[in-house]
Amino acid sequence: MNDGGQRQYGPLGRILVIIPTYDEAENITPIVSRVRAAVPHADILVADDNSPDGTGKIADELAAADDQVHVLHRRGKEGLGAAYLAGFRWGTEHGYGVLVEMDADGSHQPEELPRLLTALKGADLVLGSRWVPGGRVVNWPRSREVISRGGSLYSRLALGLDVRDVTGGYRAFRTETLAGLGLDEVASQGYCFQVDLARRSVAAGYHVVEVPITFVDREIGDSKMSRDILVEALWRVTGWGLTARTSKVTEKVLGRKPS
Ligand SMILES: Nc1nc2c(ncn2[C@@H]2O[C@H](COP(=O)(O)OP(=O)(O)OP(=O)(O)O)[C@@H](O)[C@H]2O)c(=O)[nH]1
Ligand SMILES: [Mg+2]
Repeated sequence: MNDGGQRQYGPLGRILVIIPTYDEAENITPIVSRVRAAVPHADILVADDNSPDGTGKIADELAAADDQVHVLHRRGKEGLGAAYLAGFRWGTEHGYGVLVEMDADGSHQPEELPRLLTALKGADLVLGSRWVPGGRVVNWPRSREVISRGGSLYSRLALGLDVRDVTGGYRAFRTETLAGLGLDEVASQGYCFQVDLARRSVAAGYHVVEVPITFVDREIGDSKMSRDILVEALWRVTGWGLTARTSKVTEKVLGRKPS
């Protein structure tokens, strides 16, 4: 992780919390009201993939009653990564200085967001982290913890990243940080979207800070975690790791970066 050196950071600017949703009808109202209560000056963007259970319609009702709540309706289920990219674009176009990623299911507690935002005052990107001292998971089945810890460890080793929780999805970006990540080339959809953004941030030399969080397993609604998402993460991370290594070896042999 880059230590940020003596860099001076500007003020954070307006904050947008992006919440991607697919079939979160029972979760969307509580999470929106918790965010509004925890960080009253932040706006919210619900990025809904035309959820069959009507989440988008509920979000519209919340937006109609509160001008700090917005909804981005997307055509259909295209994955978490695509929903976030669309949300980042929307937030950038609307002039927000900070873009926050947060799940709808209550796993990422809005009450912890002020701590992430405080850390962002001296960083380019803040990761809510389950795997640093003080971080923890509540009610997670052992199998999920093993997959998550294993995924983070594998990604760290394959990509040489000094980040403990590489797959976590509770994050706060300065909008200008995102602008430097080459988001147009990001094709990752599921979990590896988070790994992809973390590795791009480190490669760009950004100051990345991990803040401990308490991750609470979802109580209501169905998980969108699937075998396909895990397989995608495994092959993409392995591919990135091999490419990075090959280019390092080529650099050594040629004495310069491969063209
Ligand atoms: N817009 C959109 N949101 C999605 C999609 N897939 C998942 N999400 C949302 O992304 C967030 C994370 O998904 P989850 O299903 O909670 O994934 P998870 O946290 O790994 O798994 P569980 O907590 O076990 O359910 C939730 O808010 C989902 O509704 C998608 O294809 N499109
Ligand atoms: Mg979840």
